[in-house]
Amino acid sequence: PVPWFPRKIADLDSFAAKTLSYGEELAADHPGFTDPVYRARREEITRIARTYRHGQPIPRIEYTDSERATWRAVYNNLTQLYPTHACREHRYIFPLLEQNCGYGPDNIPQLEDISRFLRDCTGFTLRPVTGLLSARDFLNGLAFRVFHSTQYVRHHSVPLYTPEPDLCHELLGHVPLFADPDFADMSQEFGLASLGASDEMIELLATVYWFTVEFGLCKQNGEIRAYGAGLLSSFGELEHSVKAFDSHRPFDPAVAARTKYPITEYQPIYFVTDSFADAKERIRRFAAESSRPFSVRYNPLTQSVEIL
Ligand code: H2B
Ligand code: FE
Repeated sequence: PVPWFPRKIADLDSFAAKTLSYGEELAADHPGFTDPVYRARREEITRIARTYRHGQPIPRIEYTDSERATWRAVYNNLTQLYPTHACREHRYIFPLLEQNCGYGPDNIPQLEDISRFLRDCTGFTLRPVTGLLSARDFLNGLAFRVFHSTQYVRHHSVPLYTPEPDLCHELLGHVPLFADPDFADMSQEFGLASLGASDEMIELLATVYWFTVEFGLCKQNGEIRAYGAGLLSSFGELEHSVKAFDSHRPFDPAVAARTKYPITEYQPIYFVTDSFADAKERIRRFAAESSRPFSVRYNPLTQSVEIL
């Protein structure tokens, strides 16, 4: 039997009820776990995501001084490294986010402004989410060019570390690349391949996603640069990854899909791609070998999926 999957963009509304709340997997080492003020604030912010419905503007959040200080620390650290470590697409788009979406050390940008900007660039939009989604739900969203984004800020005690996605990771790591057409297409390819896929296939796709969208490197003008959001939002690993030559492998989805990876340490292996257009083709061919008994096509006019 084919697992249920969303057919139209509004079907993504059903994911909110299935989100894992924070701490469930990471409770023990979560820096904010024993801080009641932080937990209450998380509750306040995640209420927005729980009640959000497709088509609504994403509610704005007035961030606190503490949250803004954390953002500033992360922002100032990472932006120093981008000129020498980030891929061309990230470097091209970042100033546009400063001009159009309020990116800057002293302001935490709002998801609604970013979502509108991305829609104009590539048709991608953001949806607020309370915390981790299952790999299946998260990937399914990408089929509709929807990226689920958290809206809370990591705990202030360790500004350069977070065990889970937070706003700094989403906005500095993920968002810039979704404004690039080839990267947007590559991301949607994961999504389309995940619709109604077997659990085994979801596992393989999630692993390839990890080695590309989260920890991918690329070769540009003879230099290794980062495009993975996990790298672009981590001061330490961003520097480490591009010069860890012994850990670099040419990107091949079939190899990446079967490579084990740690979650809270630096990656022992990084896959290097030539271009997003090439990576997209490879992912498409990899996905086509799966045994799904149907194929799908996205209709951007109706924002729905057609079954072929
Ligand atoms: N959920 C959320 N909220 N953000 C993510 O970045 C995310 C997720 N990543 N669920 C997914 C899982 C990813 O690790 C893969 C597809 O499993
Ligand atoms: Fe991420």
